[in-house]
Amino acid sequence: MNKSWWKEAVVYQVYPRSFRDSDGDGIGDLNGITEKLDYLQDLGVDVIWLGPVYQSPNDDNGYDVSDYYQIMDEFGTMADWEQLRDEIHRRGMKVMMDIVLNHTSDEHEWFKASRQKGDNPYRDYYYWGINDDGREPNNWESFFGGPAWEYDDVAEAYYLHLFSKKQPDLNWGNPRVRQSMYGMMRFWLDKGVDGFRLDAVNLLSKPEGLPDAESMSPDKQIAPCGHLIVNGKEIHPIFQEMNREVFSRYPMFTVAEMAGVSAEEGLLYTDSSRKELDSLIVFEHMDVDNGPGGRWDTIPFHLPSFKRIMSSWQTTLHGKGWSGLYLNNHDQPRVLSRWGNDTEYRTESAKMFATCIQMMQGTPYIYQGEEIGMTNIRFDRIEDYRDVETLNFYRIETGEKCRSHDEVMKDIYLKSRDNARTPMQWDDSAGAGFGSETPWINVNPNYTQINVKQALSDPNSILHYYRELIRLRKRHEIIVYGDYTLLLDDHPDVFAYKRTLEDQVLLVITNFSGRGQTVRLEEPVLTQEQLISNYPDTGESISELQLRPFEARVYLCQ
Ligand code: ISL
Repeated sequence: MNKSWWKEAVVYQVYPRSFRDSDGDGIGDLNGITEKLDYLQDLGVDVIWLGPVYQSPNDDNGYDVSDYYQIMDEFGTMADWEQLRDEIHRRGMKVMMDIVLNHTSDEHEWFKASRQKGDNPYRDYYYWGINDDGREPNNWESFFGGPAWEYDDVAEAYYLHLFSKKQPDLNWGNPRVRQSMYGMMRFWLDKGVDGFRLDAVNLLSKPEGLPDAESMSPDKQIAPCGHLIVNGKEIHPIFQEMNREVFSRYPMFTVAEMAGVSAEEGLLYTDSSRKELDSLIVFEHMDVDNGPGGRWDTIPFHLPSFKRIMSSWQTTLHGKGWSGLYLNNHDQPRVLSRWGNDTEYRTESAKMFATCIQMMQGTPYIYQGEEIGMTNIRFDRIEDYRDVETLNFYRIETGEKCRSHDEVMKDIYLKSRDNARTPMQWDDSAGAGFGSETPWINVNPNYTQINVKQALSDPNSILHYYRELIRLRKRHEIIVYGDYTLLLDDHPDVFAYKRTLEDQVLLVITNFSGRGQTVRLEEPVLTQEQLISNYPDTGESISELQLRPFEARVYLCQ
């Protein structure tokens, strides 16, 4: 058993813009995070993942970096960041920085230099091109809608941007780009950072010749291209070099965000003998309600598919690689609104999802507000949304695709990233205790019922349940290191699995439906101790369990 501190840890993700605004300018900031560290320490988390806090024009809320060595003005100063780091460390916690390697902002100095004509050492830092007929070099569609190429008047050519047009893609084939980025990473590690979350990082190696993507429909000029780019030919050599140049020199840990990887590919990235990355945050399980049209094309949640995907990651990585465990982050709608029930069974379903995920093998990630059961948002007017992806989608759907406002808003209510980006709900005072009268994005009006103050005072709250889950993880090694077997494989509504370590068995049974379920588990056990449940204990034997809506139970058996 290969033990590591980061396998035993729980990570809490802070989206700085929406966490806590200490100076009342409408935008969350570093001092606001420092103010709330006692709260995070009491929750029991070990690592704080800070969303990007670097200088940025904020086209994509900091994922468009214009200077990797400076703190964003709205968030504070480098001295504020150093204080936050020290206060995190003083409490025995660790700090993880979000590192954006695939692209910079178009306002970064490199890009400004790259645009210039003539003999230009920075031209090769990005992808530039133009066809003989004056058109884009290929037909790729940006992940945020529209063509992935933008014409630049100064350069008289197009540049590639897989995300927004203010996020030009860096050319990782250029050794000078790679060395500059390694130097930047070492700068933050030398400042005492304990880990990195690497953003969209399996997109770094683009296919040779940048070939066209197969067109989905003849009338469309552009086509989705992600599948041509992810896990490209040079991606493993890049991570091996990054590991040599950066990671191996520090006592740190890495988690890489990667769309479009299977468990088998995930193992190649995280197999410790290959010396690339420690762990991954993947998308396969979050894509189960995406239809053929992609993430805005929502189809019903299908538990058997979800179980199959989770189980393939659990078994493929066991003993060799490692994964992050999550159902919420700043890019995903809130899971209890998405696949659970955010009204009658809000508390039960929130606790059930947390149980199902946190009892698996991997490092759990808690996204701010998840621990109090924050829900999706519904604004009537598109003007109240802020996310560049959502706004692009609305513009294209209501524009060239001629769909009505009401139709498009239905998709936005289900999948917009802004669902998870409304301000953290600290208390029931005006503005939810976020710190400003007019925050950069409106608070969810349900803050009067759903907030940290209320959760702290209610012993049955989701928050207290999260604390207990974290405590169990610290107490029982089987939760971290046990192996995994799926039970009741074909059950359409119940996700049950067991973990095994030496002579112990951990049984996890979760009802994903709003209906009662009866299940029989044929596990030979001598003693069973119920470790946690989101309903009062019934003292039932595990051989026949009557599960209530969204019920979750965990037993330790010998
Ligand atoms: O690559 C994708 C599809 O193949 C996307 O799902 C992609 O992996 C995802 O959108 C990456 O997200 C991260 O990078 C984005 C940023 O907007 C997100 O907030 C961040 O989490 C660009 O930096």
